[in-house]
Amino acid sequence: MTWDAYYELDDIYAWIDDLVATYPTVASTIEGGTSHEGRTIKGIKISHGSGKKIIFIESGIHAREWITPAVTNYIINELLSSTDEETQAAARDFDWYIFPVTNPDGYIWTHTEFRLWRKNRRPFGDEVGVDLNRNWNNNWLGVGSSNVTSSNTYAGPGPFSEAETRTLSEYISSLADDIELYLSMHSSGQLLLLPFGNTTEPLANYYDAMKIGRRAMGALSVRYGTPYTTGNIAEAIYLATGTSIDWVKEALKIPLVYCYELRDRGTYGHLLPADQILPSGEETMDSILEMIHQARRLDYMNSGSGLHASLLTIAFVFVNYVMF
Ligand code: 0X9
Ligand code: ZN
Repeated sequence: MTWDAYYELDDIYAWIDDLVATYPTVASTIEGGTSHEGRTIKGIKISHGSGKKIIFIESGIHAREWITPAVTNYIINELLSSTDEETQAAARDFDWYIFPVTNPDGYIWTHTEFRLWRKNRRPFGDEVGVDLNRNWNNNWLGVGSSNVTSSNTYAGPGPFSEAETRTLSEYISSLADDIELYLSMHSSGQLLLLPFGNTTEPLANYYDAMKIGRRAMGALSVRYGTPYTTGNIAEAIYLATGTSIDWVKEALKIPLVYCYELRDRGTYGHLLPADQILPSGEETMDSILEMIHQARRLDYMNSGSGLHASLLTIAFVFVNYVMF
């Protein structure tokens, strides 16, 4: 793996296997589900010991957004091999579940047949493909999604009708109790989006999520000056329903849930030159570290070490008992 080229699915999957062979005590392969054409949604788990809270990264659900698997691979690499202390601490303090390509059939299609393919590859008559980011069971087929099979935002015949979203959502559900932070990687636009996509109302922990998100985007901009805008999906981009982050937030009640829209802001769009992989990876990693830092300040993700938390509780109860 290098950071100056975009890689095909087989290369990414083989690289994951290599990493697991190189770091057998911390890395393992995970299967998030299966695609329509029967491919495994392969990912990597990075864990320095059991009982940690989970950071989950879902990437490449839109086939043509090539920068997202590339940046996600960079994050994996940093977590395993960085010499930076803060990065090492982040790797140690959480269990990371990371899937660089959650739409493997579509990703292959963009490499072999049509570079700008977005959906999965399930046929419907003469048309092909469901927008996997409109197929999740939250406000399914609401605003910003289509019931027309030829549309690029076709929501599918029903919620979770697609193998990819059905299997992946089951996998995510099985971990839900421990997931503290869920990141969905898209491009482009340089945005950090938070739920929900059907309304601009500040629902759930909107204000906390905005504070944490804005500061993380401040950190992102330090290295190369790349500006990001933070907001809920509806206010920052457009109305969209049936997206993964809305379902993860609403159905699983995950505390912090964000969607990145990575570089750029329209110059190249999905055809972002490969020389922007490394800077995109670096600045995104910067922002994730700051996100963790800011989340902890607002009392999220502090149960990173279960033992640490319970010792603190015991100490607190004891002091209370003695003093009062
Ligand atoms: O339309 C989308 O699915 C996303 N934009 S994109 O240009 N990458 O297609 C925005 C939706 C944001 N919501 C989630 N990612 N959950
Ligand atoms: Zn996308």
